[in-house]
Amino acid sequence: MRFEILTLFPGMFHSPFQESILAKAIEKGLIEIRIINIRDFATDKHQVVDDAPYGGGQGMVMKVEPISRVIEQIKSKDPSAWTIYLTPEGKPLKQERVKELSLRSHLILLCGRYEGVDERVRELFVDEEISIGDYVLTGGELAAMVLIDAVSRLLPGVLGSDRSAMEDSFSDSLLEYPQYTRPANFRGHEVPEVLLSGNHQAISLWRRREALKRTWMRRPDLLKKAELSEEDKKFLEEISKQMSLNGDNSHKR
Ligand code: 6GU
Repeated sequence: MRFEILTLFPGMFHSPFQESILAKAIEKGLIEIRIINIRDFATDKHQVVDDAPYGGGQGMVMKVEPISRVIEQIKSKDPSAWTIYLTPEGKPLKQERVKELSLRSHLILLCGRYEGVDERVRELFVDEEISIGDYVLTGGELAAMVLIDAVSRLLPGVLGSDRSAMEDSFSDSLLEYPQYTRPANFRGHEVPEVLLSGNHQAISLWRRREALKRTWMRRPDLLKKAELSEEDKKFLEEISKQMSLNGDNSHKR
């Protein structure tokens, strides 16, 4: 998978891809990341990349010409490259879309800054607009990193072979069960006994139920999409009854 990042702040990308899993993925040639400074594609003497908005108003708008040059250059070599504009106005990113994007071979990630890009960039050069959530960042750079991270970990060979991405939260629409490691007792807080029992069937059942409970309490919206067995549904009904008996409506734990 090839990622090309179009940004006015290339320095922001210097370290995130030099650590841990993504660094190894680059080393193995599983992903390739090119950081492109849009300013390098401004042809005027002062390399201007932004300008005041027509009609007046606050802030600056990213100019169409430099961006058009970069994208056209990339696309002339690979017409299959898919261009994503990172903006809070985009469609909120979900794991489902991450999976679909991981099937592509070449993504162009355009990072918005200031008041965004000239509308003609969106009309002519952008295939898709993505947001990473309902809050506002100073620019699309961090969102591009999030997208690259989420997509990369789904590519074959990026996570260790013992570690399937398919087992994670959201791939089956449930949150993860609690994890523990040594010591068995920390300041009187003990690891659940079942995990020390060696009874794998009992451990699996406990984990499934903890995942269901946690999802029910924190993200009940996810349960609508989850694949639930009859046993799962019965267990959730039990929790729901218990909680209403206790008058417990805390969705914190
Ligand atoms: Cl993609 N960009 C900015 N500036 N803010 C965001 C975002 C993107 N996604 C959520 N907030």
